Amino acid sequence: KLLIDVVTSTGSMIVVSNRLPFVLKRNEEGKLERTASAGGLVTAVAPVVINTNGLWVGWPGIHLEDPNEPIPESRPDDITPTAGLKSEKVVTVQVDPVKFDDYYNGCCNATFWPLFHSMPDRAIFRGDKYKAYTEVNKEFADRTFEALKRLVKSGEAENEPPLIWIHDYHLMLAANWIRQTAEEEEVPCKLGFFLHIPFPPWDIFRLFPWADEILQGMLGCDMVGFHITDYCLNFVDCCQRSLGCRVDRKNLLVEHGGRTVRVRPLPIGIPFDRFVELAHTAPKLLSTNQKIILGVDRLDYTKGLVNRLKSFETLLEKHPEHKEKVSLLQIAVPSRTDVKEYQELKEEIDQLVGRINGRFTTPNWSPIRYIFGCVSQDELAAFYREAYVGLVTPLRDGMNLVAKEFVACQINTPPGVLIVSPFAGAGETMHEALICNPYEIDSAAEVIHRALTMPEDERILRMNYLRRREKLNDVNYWTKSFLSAMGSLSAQEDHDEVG
Ligand code: GDG
Repeated sequence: KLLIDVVTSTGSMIVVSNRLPFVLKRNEEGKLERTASAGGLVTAVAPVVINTNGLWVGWPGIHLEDPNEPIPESRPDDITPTAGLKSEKVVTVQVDPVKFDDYYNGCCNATFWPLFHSMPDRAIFRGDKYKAYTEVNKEFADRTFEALKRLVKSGEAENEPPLIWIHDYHLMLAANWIRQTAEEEEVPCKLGFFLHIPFPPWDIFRLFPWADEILQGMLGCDMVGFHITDYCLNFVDCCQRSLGCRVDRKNLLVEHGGRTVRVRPLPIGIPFDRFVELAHTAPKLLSTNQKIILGVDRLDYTKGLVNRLKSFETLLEKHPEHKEKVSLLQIAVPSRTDVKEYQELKEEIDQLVGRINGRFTTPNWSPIRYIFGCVSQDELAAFYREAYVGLVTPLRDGMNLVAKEFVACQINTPPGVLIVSPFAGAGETMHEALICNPYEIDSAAEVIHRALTMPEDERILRMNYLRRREKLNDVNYWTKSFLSAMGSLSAQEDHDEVG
């Protein structure tokens, strides 16, 4: 059933995210062109925005000298779900480039990213960067409120109050400002927030000097969603200990400003059927008799690449029977390449790959194949399908979609084996995966050995359960769960998640 068929009582949806679901670029003639983003989130959320006559508020990926320059419509050959998002339904947020850099690189990526991944030593705490963060959040809030008012006044909104869905750590302050202005001007709306990264324990969170403001910002919502219950409990705990709120841990409720805010675990899913289809149609890519262990990650210190490479080295040392029979294929997608810390990490990985390959390579075999770059969706699906082991071992990760995409693409019998870190949201929910602590190099090597030698019937059993859960709890189900948590879904369409 299409998602939109079951959304019977949703008002118009206004999505607010740092980036719009497409990027604007100038072509050679200086004209703006739009290139759609193809992620699962955009695919699931865009149809709801379009079908509820809603709006999308975000940064278009380019600084426009003239903020009123018209946004182009999608190209005629664009078949992505955002193609139906007309330019009049898009609200671009424009900020001075220096301020935007302070907000995005200086605060979001240099402070919240490491802190929320429980790596406080990597986080910087600077008042000037946080000031930019607050100003940009205010700009997003103002633009969203204007859009809300326009929608309600024009009569274009559906009958219910519009539903504003704010995404991620870039915009944790916006909700409260939107709520205050909406209450003052008596414009009805519902507000929901979803955090895509972990929410840390209080002892980590309180290191942030302006921690209370962040909580107050998020508590401007009617409902705050996280991937898993642990992050919900961390948030509830922080509200109680930092702000002194009355909380209900069992029912995940926080009292604040005379309102009760719901906190909900909403584990994100993937477009499962699309990945299955890709796995069926993608041409064969790996011409090898070796068993492939596959890693796919943005090149980020949270993803545990150094530990992973060391575990693989230990595997070859301790279990030499795998030499010439097993290869690690690691795809590392360039990310934040202008940041020194990321450049240093790349250096470290380059050297480690060189050292391990230098140590073990034979005339007929290299243990590690390392791709520093992006591969197409087709290639990715082929790698997922042909891999014997999916190795997903972040040091910390909100959810991790790669683990889910890997199982979706495991269409061959007998299937391969998924290894997941317990420090990823996916490790909490994908119960039949092998669990591997990336910090324990020796035992991680043993888990890889176990995966490589697992009997066929056990592989089949584990993979069947993993695939069944991800198929049922796909990204459409996630969007539906969000609507349900907001009270925007008809009761008969609510159903329980498959555990
Ligand atoms: C954040 C949270 C949470 C990767 N390489 C290629 C490629 N990819 C795609 C994968 C996957 C996505 O990138 C990565 O998603 P992750 O979930 O692993 O990680 P983050 O980017 O850190 O995302 C995370 C997520 O938000 C959603 O809430 O799960 O915890 O950190 O979809 O397929 N795609 C292509 N070529 C590549 O080389 N085409």
